[in-house]
Amino acid sequence: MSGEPQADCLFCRIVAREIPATVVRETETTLAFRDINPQAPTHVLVVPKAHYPHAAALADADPALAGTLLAEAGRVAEEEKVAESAGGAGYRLIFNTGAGAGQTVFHAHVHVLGGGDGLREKL
Ligand code: DGP
Repeated sequence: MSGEPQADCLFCRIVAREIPATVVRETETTLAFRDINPQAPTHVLVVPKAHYPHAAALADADPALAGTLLAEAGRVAEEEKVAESAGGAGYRLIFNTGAGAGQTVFHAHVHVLGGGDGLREKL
């Protein structure tokens, strides 16, 4: 069923605390944790606790939760001090959608990237 945990999903297992992660924020419906292979000084992933294969499917099934995910990404950026309003230089939010675009974990997530030079090398 839509949103149900998947036994073979890495991020469902992180949400269930079956696999350890460095959690930086948590709400009833979302979890934010540090990327295991950071591409910038701040690289945090924000995921819905419910399982959707990518962000577009999440937004289609539960627009309110998609909005919460974005708001949480902003709060992470504030807390990590990469947001301009927190004294940082700004940050990027990235949703890789589909294997051909670089998605490797098929549980919706947004990358929060900030704190480094060269974050605008592409796009
Ligand atoms: P994507 O390529 O957009 O599907 O991003 C998946 C990200 O997940 C990638 O940047 C690396 C990260 N990742 C993969 N395995 C783990 C893990 O076990 N723990 C954590 N914290 N991050 C992981």
